[in-house]
Amino acid sequence: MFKLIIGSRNYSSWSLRPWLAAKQAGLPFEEIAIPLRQSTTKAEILEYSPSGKLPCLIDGATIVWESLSICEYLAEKVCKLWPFERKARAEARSMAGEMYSGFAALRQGMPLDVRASLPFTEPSVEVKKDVARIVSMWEDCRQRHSQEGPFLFGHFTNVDAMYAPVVFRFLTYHVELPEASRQWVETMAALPAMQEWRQACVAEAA
Ligand SMILES: N[C@@H](CCC(=O)N[C@@H](CS)C(=O)NCC(=O)O)C(=O)O
Repeated sequence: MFKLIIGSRNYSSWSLRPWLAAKQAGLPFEEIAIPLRQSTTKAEILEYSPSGKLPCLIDGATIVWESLSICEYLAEKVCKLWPFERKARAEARSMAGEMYSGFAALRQGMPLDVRASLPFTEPSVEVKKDVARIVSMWEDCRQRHSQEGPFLFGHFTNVDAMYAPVVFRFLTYHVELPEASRQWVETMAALPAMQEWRQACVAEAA
């Protein structure tokens, strides 16, 4: 069984992604949570993760850091974590990469705070642009893959995992969405694993 080391659930969007992918793939793992923003945080993380950042996966002698690399590693164990068809898989990887490397305004303007409810009255132009781009991709996915299942590419894949923190962000900041995106957000929020994560956020001290 591998170990997944994660940060405080309420704030660690990067941790949620591979954690959710592993849960949805049905892969058993041992979870170690390190509270962020403490004087001991960095030293504790460095006991596991060579980059000094979380998440980090340890599978015997194999150490994998960086959330997207961990999602890729999980997909090597369970191939259903990417779409089966090559074109869809390429698009899914592009969307995952865009989330991984982009949307800085959204990350800064709408920081993850799962247990909070903070209706957003005046998003900046940059945040609005990020929201619009994300929603346009979700709408396109749902339009093309709704016959195959309720997730972005039909069945649950790493793309759903990569955008899972955006689900929590949109709920925290009460972002209004078009119908297909709203349905996908509802599907994601209703997943037992997402509910487990949310409940753990509420129970978390910091
Ligand atoms: N690009 C990294 C980002 C990881 C990251 O920034 N993790 C934060 C928690 S969400 C962290 O470890 N912060 C602790 C620190 O910087 O001391 C990934 O995708 O895994």
